[in-house]
Amino acid sequence: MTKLENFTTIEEMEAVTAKLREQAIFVHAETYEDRVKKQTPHCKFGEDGICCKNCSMGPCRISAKASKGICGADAHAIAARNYLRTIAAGTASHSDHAREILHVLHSTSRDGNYQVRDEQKLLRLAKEYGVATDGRDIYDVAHEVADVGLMEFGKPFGTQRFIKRAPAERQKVWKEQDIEPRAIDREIATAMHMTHMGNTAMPEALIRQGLRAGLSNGWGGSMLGTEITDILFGTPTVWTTEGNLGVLEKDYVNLVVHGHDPAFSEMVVTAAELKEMTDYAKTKGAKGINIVGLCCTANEIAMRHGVRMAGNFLQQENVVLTGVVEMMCVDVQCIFPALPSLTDCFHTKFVTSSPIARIPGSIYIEFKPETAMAQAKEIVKMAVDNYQNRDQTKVYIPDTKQKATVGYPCEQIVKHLDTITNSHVDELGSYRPAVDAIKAGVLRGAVGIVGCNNPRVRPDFSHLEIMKELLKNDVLIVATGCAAQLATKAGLLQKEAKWVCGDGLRRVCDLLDIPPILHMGACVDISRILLLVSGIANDWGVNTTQLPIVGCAPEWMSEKAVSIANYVVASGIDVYLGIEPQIKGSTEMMEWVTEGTRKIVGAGYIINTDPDGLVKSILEGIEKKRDALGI
Ligand code: SF4
Ligand code: MSK
Repeated sequence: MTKLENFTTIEEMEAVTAKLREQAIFVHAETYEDRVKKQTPHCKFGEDGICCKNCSMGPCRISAKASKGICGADAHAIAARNYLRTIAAGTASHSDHAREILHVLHSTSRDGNYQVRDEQKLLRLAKEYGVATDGRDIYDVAHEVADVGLMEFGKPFGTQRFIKRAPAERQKVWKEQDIEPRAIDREIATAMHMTHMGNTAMPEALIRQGLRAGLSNGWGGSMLGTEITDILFGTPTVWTTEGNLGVLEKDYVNLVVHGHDPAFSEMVVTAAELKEMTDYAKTKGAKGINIVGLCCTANEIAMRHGVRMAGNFLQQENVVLTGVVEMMCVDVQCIFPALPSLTDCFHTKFVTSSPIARIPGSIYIEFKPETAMAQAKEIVKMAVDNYQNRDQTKVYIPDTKQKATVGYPCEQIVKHLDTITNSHVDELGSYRPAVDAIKAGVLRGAVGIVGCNNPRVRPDFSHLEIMKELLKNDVLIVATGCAAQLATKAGLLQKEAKWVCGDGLRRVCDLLDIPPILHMGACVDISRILLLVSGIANDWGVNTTQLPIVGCAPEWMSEKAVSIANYVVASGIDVYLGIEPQIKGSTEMMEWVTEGTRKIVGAGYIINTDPDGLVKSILEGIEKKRDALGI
């Protein structure tokens, strides 16, 4: 009955990568593995966070011979300032993505390039914002909601509107601790100001601003990004799709969309699916157009269109190395600047589309809401025209792919829970059946596994080991970002993955007809997890800090991940990290992130670079919370 042979192991994934490395050697291309070798060992000062270049008296670095920088900043001040700058950059990235999406909402019209697809969600948000809706055209409402949302970035007074969605206890903690997030841009600017030469040197103050800036992302920028994307392109629903390199097709025009901003990828997908484009591809000798996603863009379009997913972050070069990609087009974030020199070794066209991510060697088509559809068609046509240039001597498509069931935003989870009891107590439903399952011990708890993959460790290995162990121990997983992509590649997003679960979790999967890992979206959608955990805490009548629910980023790499970790911790949820944050050179900072934040917000980091050790500590942490609740 256990069909483990139907899942893809890390060794099988690595064998494919090794084969593609041969392809790289054949075409004289460099890949990230080559660059990792040249960068190893990494700079110890950078790794420990004790190098400062915040003014031109430096750079200064802390060593046995120099315990202070020229201005007198010590290791703790330097590490803390670097850490806060990382959070500011991560907050800026997610939030600026949200700002772009709000501008798209502002540009919507009935006959324009972008329309409102989820009117109910728009009306709910309008109500929350106090925007009048009675008798108004839906597009007038959309534009006013966009105006109000955009004010969240720069309003001179007040705090983020969405913090009212958090449990009352959390709101109280944030108020008492004076870390309620104000305007998003203000939190980013304050972080940069505090870390300018000659300002804050006290780790505690920098840690507190890190939590606040993180909160402005989680309960501000990211939540806006998710909410407005749903309004524009539809709240995700359940789709069955496929993932891994085997989704590339020999006889089709392969077009890869990569990045994060659905305003771009949605249009390219829509254009690629037009009959006129398919017909055009046929005139060029292809059977059609095969559009696939990469990284978080893959998550966005898989859960709204069922578009297949080529892979996660470290797969971006592998995709090109197959030799069958006519075009890779990108928007923002997590895009290797190495891609143009790699695509140059093939016929692949590499198209950038955003002024935020300009990359030398790319074809730049600046994407604008007013011309979006025409530009998307131009991009698709360019990919089709390139089909005839494919060099058959450089083609290798691995046959690995897995089925995946994706698309579980909170609304879908509640809908599934409603199928077992009539828990639908209000408009948005209830998590009570999930609470009951956790109380009864059928489920021991839940873990949000999120984040990137990272060559600092064996890529994808920690993700997979941790996921399998948690499932075996009846811990439900929700996943986003590249972690969700790994689960896809392994086959753990299919309902059959219940066969790797313990009896309790398997029963839940059968009852609800769900896979044991629920795909909740892109990295910006970790805001959905905040709402999920808040909903569970409210329905249970306990605080988020008491729940046997934690977050885990086994292989995180980006600045966004550090911002996320801060808003998750500030929301009362412990975060288990498999990669050390770059603050090791300061004992005070290590103490602050693991223990100090517990005194402020009741949660903190647990860091362990050994996957076995990390999953063991997650399970222990869950059981400790259960004991404290008396369940
Ligand atoms: Fe050196 Fe201080 Fe300038 Fe940093 S701010 S570079 S520690 S002098
Ligand atoms: S894409 S931030 S590598 S999850 Fe969101 Fe993946 Fe991490 Fe980028």
